[in-house]
Amino acid sequence: MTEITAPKSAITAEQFADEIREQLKYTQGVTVEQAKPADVYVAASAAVRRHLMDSWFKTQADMVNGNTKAVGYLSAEFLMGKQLRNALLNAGLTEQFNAAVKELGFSVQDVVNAEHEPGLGNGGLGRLAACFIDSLASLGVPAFGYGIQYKYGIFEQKFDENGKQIETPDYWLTNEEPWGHIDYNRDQKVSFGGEVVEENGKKVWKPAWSVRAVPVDYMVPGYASGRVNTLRLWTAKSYDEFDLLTFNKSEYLDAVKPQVEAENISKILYPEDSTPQGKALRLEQQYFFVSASIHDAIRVFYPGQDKPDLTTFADKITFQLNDTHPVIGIPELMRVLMDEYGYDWDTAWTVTNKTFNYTCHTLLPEALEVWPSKLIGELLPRHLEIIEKIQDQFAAELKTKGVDEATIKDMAIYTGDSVRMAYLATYGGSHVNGVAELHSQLLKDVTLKNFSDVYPDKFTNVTNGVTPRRFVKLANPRLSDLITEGLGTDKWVSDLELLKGLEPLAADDEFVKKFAAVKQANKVDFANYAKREYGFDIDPNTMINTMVKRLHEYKRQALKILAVIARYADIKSGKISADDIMPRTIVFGAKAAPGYYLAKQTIQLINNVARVINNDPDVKGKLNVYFPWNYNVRLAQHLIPATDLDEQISQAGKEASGTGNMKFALNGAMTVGTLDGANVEIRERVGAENFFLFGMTVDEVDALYAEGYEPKKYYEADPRLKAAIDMVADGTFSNGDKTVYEDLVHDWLTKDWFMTLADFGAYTAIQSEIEALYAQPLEWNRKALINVANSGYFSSDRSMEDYLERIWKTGPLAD
Ligand code: GPW
Repeated sequence: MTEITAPKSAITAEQFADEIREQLKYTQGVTVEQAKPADVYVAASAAVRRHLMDSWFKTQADMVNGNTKAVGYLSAEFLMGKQLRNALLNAGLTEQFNAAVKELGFSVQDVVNAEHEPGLGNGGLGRLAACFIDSLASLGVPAFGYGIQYKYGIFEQKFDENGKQIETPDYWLTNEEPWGHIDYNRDQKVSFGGEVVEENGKKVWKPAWSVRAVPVDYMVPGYASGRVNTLRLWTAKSYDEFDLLTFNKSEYLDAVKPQVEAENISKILYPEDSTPQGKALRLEQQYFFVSASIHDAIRVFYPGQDKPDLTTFADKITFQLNDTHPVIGIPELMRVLMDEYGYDWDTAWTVTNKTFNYTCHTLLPEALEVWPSKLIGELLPRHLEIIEKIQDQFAAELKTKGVDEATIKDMAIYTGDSVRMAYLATYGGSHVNGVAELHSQLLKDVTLKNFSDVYPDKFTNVTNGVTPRRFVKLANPRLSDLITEGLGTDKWVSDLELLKGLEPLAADDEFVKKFAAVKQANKVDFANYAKREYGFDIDPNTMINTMVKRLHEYKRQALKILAVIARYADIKSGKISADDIMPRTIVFGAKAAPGYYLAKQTIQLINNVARVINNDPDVKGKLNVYFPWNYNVRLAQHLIPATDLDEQISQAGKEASGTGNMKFALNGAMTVGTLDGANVEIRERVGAENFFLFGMTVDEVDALYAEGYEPKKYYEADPRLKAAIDMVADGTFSNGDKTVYEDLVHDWLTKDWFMTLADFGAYTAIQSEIEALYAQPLEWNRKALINVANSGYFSSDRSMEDYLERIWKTGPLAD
């Protein structure tokens, strides 16, 4: 007997169809006959939302009236992915929806396809935030996600006829968006600029301009918890809609200028991943959402109180700083407590310090935000004063702890010229965590070493995780059914460690064959999807070998493409016969920051390698490269379940964690990877014999830097590497034009900061191991199944439990 615990609403498909009809008629004003799939999508979404409403109200009431501390997850990015299917799953309405849509005469696929995914994030950091709020709701923990409702999310990526990346704006709000509810009556005023004056011995900030922060609320339904939390994304509006005086002078454009300027704040998501730009507008965005969120939390938790006792604030809510982007919240809460509510410095500091915690997501020094003091002073003069005072207090504290002058200087939050946000966050909050064991260790040993020496107790680790609802249950229904069959229960969806129960089945050939059949069917599905969406002809009988993530030098897409080229060169030169190779389809997905030159060159190269190889009859059916443009959550949900081999090949010590690696392992892909980020823990859990490890370790990387790395030596020493690079240089992939990849090749041979060339030998060597195993499908699938069975740890539910226990010290609401 299989135990089914998935939520199921009591309403029937007929009733749900009626609700859709009603919604179409009375709210949208279209008849069923007139309706397009997009109308049905909006109507069905509104209907699901209505079903969640009572749980939403109850969760909010219990949160405010109860005594469970809430979590405020402050994040500049929430990469949510499509909402409808997820909401249906959690509301227990999936079957009713499928039947109702058919009854109304529509295709389920068409209706679901009408949703445009909100791309309000760049990559891993934003998607992690989305997984975390899903898990908090599923655990029944009261929580707010606080962020920005960007009008334009991450750009839409296209490729031009030369294979270059083109960025076009993501018009995600041009059609009706049924999930976000704009709440004009719970707005907040956010001010900027001006000066600080003294009045009666008190500092008073006289800002120069203000914008209206209006919340747009998204429901975050938990899976089988009966709880619905809130994602509150702020949108910027102007207070002066337009200036009538100017308008009457017929200077129309000038008349709307203040409005345009105010609304600019939430207009666009900065598309840089891990490399902040330091633009004034970006700081405005950060302050905008953080200030609005802090005031919102006071409004929510002290309803109707003019003189709330904010010494209890940290008992009501704990704010998690998702990287440094919201760190201006620390001086902001200080300012609010002192200037708006009259608390003294020490009281304000105690509350602020208890309220905030900081998650660091990087090891790249250039990713740590540093703001010029001048900019902060111009935009937020009072905050700069507070930061200076924090610095004074900090330096004095360090001195009493016996820290020497030079180290105190090294640790400065405020250097005079600039403000180091990671240091402010570390000192200003209670805890600092990294996002994988190795990363947290390196934070303590390297990036934040001085801080860890002085404040060892602040530092902890919480390894990232991913939500099994979206990335297994929704993305991979076939595997989900097989898991449920194997375990005899579907409880794993909310208790992913139960996957461990699949391990004995890896010895059962019949079960392994079923598992292999699931993968094969997913590959066929993906091939069809790729044909429909991209026009690709993918052969589902080849190994699907995937590398999807942002394009960044440290992630080393270059290593992968060079290995592909080397293989191609081997075949072309007759060194190996095409008949002897394991047929592979290599799939890349990656966006590059628009200003990141080498990343964009790499994209162009991959596209042109694909063009040349896919059109070469000598390798036809043996080696194919595809680069579906605009990698996003939707594409991830199709591609991950169809992948045989996943690439996690960053230089050791550079990827903080990775979360794609977890999604692939959970969906039964094997991983080829370095000892970096969460790869280390994945390998530990699934077993070294079930993971393709290669490449230098952190210590070896450091030693090579110390010794003086010369990439040219590796080029000279390895004829296959040399052949591959020479092919790029000689115009094989640029119609004979040697200038196209000149800069890329020059960088590889003279700098190669992330040691792609040094790891090339190890990377290509492991390929024969990979292919030998793939030639034995039963053994490959056995290992892939063992990966699934041992990846339950990488649920974001577990990450949330760790945060609750180690950092937030709170838990679920009582029923
Ligand atoms: F640089 N990450 C990201 F740390 O996606 F801020 N964007 C970013 O701007 C940063 C980190 C930042 C990623 C990490 O690169 C990845 O290793 C990690 O898995 C992910 O954040 C979630 O923690």
